[in-house]
Amino acid sequence: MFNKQLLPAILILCVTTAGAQDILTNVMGRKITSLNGKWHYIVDQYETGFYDYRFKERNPSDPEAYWNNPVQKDRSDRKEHGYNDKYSIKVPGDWNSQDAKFVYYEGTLWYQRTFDYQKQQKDNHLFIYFGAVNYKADVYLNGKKLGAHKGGFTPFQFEIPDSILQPKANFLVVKADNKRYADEVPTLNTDWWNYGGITRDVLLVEEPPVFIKAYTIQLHPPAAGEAFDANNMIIEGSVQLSQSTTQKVTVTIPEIQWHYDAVPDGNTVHFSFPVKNLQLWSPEKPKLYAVTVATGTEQIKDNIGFRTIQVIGQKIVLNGKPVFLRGISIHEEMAPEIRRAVNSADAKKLLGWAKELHCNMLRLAHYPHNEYMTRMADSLGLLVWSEIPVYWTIQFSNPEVLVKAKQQLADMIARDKNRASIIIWSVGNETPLSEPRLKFMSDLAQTAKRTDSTRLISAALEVHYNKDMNTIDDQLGNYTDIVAVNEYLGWYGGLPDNCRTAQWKTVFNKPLFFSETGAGAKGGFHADSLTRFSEEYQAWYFKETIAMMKRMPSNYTGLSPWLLVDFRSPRRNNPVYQEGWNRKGLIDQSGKKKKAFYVLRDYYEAMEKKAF
Ligand code: GCB
Repeated sequence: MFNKQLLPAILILCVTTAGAQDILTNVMGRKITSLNGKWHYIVDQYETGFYDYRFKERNPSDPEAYWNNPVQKDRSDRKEHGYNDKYSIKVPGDWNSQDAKFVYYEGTLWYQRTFDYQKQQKDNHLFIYFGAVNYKADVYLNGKKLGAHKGGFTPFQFEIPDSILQPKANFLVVKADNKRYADEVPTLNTDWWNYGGITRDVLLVEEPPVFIKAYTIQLHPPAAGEAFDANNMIIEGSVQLSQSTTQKVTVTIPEIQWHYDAVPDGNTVHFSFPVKNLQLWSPEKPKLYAVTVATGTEQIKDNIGFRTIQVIGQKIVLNGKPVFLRGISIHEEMAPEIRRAVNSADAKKLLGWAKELHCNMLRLAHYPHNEYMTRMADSLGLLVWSEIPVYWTIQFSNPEVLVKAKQQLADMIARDKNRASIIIWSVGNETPLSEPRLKFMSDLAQTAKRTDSTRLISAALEVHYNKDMNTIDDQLGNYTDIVAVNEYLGWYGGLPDNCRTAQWKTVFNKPLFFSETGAGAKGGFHADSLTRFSEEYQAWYFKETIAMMKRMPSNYTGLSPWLLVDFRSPRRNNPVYQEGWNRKGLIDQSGKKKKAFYVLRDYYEAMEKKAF
């Protein structure tokens, strides 16, 4: 029988990802053609290119729709839009950083470029892939709509049908709209700047008639509570094809002579095979193996690390050994350029700073970062907490919002499930206590666990502050593997010496992690340590916080202070010290390290030497 209750959820799923298909695993390892570079743009605050003067969506063939190529037939022909080199913008990249007139812009920008493309084989599939567009993207090719997608930090792709593709001068248009809405994820209110545009790579991906859609390759995780056994390691996973076939699927790891092949039963193969002499991935030795996944007509190369992660009692256990997380939180923003991070060089710079701090862990806040970041974390040996932007006051009672959050969760996991560095999926940050919120958040936590049982699930929980005892009893902690909280004693509550008397307790027998702690300082502003926004105040804050951390209960397993680099935030309007910046970075917006950087570095260096 048709279930009417399901209807809103189904409809919303269609709007959120209309035309989009399951994400292709490891897009960079495929046959790709970059569409990055200079594109044309039109700023369209009133969405004139989308709606007519009665505010109705324009007909597909309307010559005034901005997805259509405005060719002036003769000199008397009226054309009120057009694309021109004078209005060019870099892709990938947020628009806000590319021209002073965009610094505060939120709304619609139309992007346009042309490309030539001839498929190598007639019956191959061709996809257009976007690393991310913030927030809503409507994509058109040669006047035809390929699809729409919502969600500013996850990839999506559309297939380009033969009926639309031309060998020359394909007219590609993307409407990118980053307006904020109460019922989106994130919602209206965040403590970061809402950078708009095509912020990540755009690629054409050509695939054979039967192609590899997705694959998972990992070390078989120990059963709950069971110790990891290095003498009994199994590599397992699956390869999912676009359709059933008689072609053989092979997975090989030449360095250890590991080879698997099988003809799929249906469109998926599952494998599980013992392995010997495997060097495990760890922060100390981030060993990655060259892995090839192939069919008779396709070969995809990847670099994959193998490790296990578990919670045993109160400890986080990596490859059978307890690990203390020396973390740092990071926004996907670059200093000194003040823009979204977009490539491998950006990732190297940000993660290089984390290495200088002696970190072994990153909290990639508060949304999934680009794939260069997680791949760089794999190569540099940094454990990762990756998160969806379920932040603060999401509409917890709205089932459509839950569908959107779940979509982003699924996409985050689908893109990065083969990254050894990622040990934690976080389902949200500082969400205010209520019944609907607990229902919403526990559903997300359970969904994350069901989707990927090999990693730990977390969220930044709420704390009950009290001068005698700060208690972590947020019931969401029943659903997470780690009890994580953000704490700001000495910044939002009194002065840093408040830390001296603070006591902490959790009602959960689980690892306790401080997913944030921090204080604001304007780089280069020096005063005594009681002066707010001075580097000295921030350094004092970190000294007191670290002393407090050393007195934590035995389930204390690490921290990821807030944060590596200052970032733009419209909520931070002290006209002398902030000017639109959240100043809690250990590095300022010009890339200069503040005093507190060295305080944290010394703590981490000492913890690194100490056996945990
Ligand atoms: C928090 C939030 C983070 C903010 C930070 C702050 O607890 O999770 O997004 O930026 O505090 O600076 O207040």
